[in-house]
Amino acid sequence: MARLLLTFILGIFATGELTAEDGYRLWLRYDRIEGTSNRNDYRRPMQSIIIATPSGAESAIIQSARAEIARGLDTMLGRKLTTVHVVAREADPALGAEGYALENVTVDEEKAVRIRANSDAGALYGVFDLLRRVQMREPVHELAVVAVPKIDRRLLNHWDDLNGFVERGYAGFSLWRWHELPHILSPRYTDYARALASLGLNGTVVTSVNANALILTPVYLEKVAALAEIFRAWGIRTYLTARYSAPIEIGGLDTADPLDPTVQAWWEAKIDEIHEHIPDFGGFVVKANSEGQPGPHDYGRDHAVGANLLAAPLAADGRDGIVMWRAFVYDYEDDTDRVKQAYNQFVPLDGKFADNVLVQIKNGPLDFMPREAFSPLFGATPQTKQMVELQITQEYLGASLQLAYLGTMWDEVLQQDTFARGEGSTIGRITDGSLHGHELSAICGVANTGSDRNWTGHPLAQANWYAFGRMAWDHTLGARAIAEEWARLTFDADAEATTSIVELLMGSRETVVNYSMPLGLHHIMERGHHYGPGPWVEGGRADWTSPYYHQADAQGIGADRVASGSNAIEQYAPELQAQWGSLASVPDELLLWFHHVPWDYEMKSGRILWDELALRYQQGVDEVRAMITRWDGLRDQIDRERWQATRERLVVQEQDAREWRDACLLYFQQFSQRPLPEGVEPPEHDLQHYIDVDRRYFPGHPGDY
Ligand code: GCW
Repeated sequence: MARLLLTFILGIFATGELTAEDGYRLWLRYDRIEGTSNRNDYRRPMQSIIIATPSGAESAIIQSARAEIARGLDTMLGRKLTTVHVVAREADPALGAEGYALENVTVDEEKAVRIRANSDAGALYGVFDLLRRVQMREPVHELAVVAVPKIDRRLLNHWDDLNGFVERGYAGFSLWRWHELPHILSPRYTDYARALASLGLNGTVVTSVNANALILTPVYLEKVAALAEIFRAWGIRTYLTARYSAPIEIGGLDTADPLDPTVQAWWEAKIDEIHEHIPDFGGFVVKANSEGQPGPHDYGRDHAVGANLLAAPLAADGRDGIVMWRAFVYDYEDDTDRVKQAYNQFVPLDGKFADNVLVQIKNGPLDFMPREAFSPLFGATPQTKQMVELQITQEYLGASLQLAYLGTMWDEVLQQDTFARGEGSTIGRITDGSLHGHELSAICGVANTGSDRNWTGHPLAQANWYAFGRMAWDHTLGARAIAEEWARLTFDADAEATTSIVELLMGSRETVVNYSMPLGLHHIMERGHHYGPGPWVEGGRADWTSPYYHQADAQGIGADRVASGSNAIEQYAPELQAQWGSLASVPDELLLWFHHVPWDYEMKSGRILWDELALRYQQGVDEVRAMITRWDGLRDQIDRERWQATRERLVVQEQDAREWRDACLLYFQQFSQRPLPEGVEPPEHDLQHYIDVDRRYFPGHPGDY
């Protein structure tokens, strides 16, 4: 035993790996800067750091800022030398509520870095920015940085159940250990909050939209309060999900009708009670009358009446709580094309929502597919505040087994022009409130975090958490710049290797599109857990089947959403209808989202549709192989643990890509009756083999276990 241990220890020294690279530190690694003169570049200008806020007061957040400076600089610079001074200085309107400025100043002939902000949270974000620059070895002697978030509420949404299960979670169980709270406080809660604050995120919804009323009972509110207190010290406000039928389930009432005075009184008292536990409570996210959740429709009331019930007490007594009312609604008894339903339900309600209500809209009108046309609801209700909901967890993009950097997808979404008020009416500008002049704005991402040591399962999926946070701060930063920043912070690789990692990330989402749902195909995955191909999935409600969406038949394939079909296209601005409505001008990426196209239709490439489709699937597989080759080239640049963990996942991804290709092409071939074009590898098995694959116990699926 002793000998074994010795061999192990010697082994560690031999490889020089003293700390295991398990990914826990995320992008906040703070490794020591090599070389005294390199360290001196930072030591000199940062002998003192001045934090200047209007109050100049010490607070829990300022304590966090101090702790982070010590933790970061002391380690990176090799010794303790920075002193932090907190001073009062008048507010600067240019910095908004949570922005900051970084500048070099000289005080008593000593150099210092000054962080100016109008709030403690702003100062904390400035600290993280400064540390990021040091981590990236960027100069800090000529600082002239002003950064202001474009969106007020920048939130993660956790789809975490109270029993620890994470819906669509692929990185273990929930981070919240409800049975231990409020007495046992995992140090991980602080590290979670640090990670959020380092990105400028300022809120978290700790419970799932498929809500459990129990969270609103005193026993649980005490637990939430314990988390909220930790988060508060990092500028993070806590939010909850509200189960609409809570007045019945935990309140003993016999109705949850929003117009019933006893229901109103119940929510008022409940919201008062929440504030006793969590004075800075952020508000609620509500999934109502969607996928079986209760809601105001149960009482013949509309979404606005439903949302305003909760909004009023959240704004009472000078509170600034908000309601994020989800637009992810569709009804299987309604045979309107599912992608049209949210627009139909919400557009007539424009102007009826209270001031502190935001309608929370998924980027696409269906459900976080690898690619969708954007939700036409964006921009269609100018008097109603709208916010985008993005999905960081990879429900439809390979869970935590496949690499899909979503920064590129979110760029596509946030820069998408809706033409709601002429050119430049992007979803980014709708979400930040500037398009329609709304004061209050919010954005959220469904978290990909869990109890796995590295937080996100796939080591590279940390990039998605990072990208969401950075884009929530500023949706114009760009996916590539963010990927580069993340790669530099996360791996100590040289410039060439960093470029290679960035290239790998940048192409990865399109690769997943190619091997799973190319040319605008969507919703053809396995039932329930949603991992792997399932174009054959039928039975049960129509809008949960695959043929409802791909509509493959002997003539062709694709959802007919122009005038000959559901005419969903009429919900878009005329500019987009003109572009997307015609086969000649619709981009290949959205072809089968809007059109049912004959198998022998001649594509822009000159190939017929069937051949193009088959080659796209093949391209997806080829691209994964190229990713493996690229990763192999990084072997000596990246620590063994993270390199190996990623390598193993890429191998799974290649196999999965082949499965998608073979299963989908064999299935669609039954309709097209055409041979695979040259260049497409023959399938390994027959169709039945793929149909028979049963991954029932794949994580994240709330169904039968
Ligand atoms: O994406 C789908 C998921 C459900 C999820 C739902 C929603 C939380 O399959 O698991 O439920 O959307 O967004 O409400």
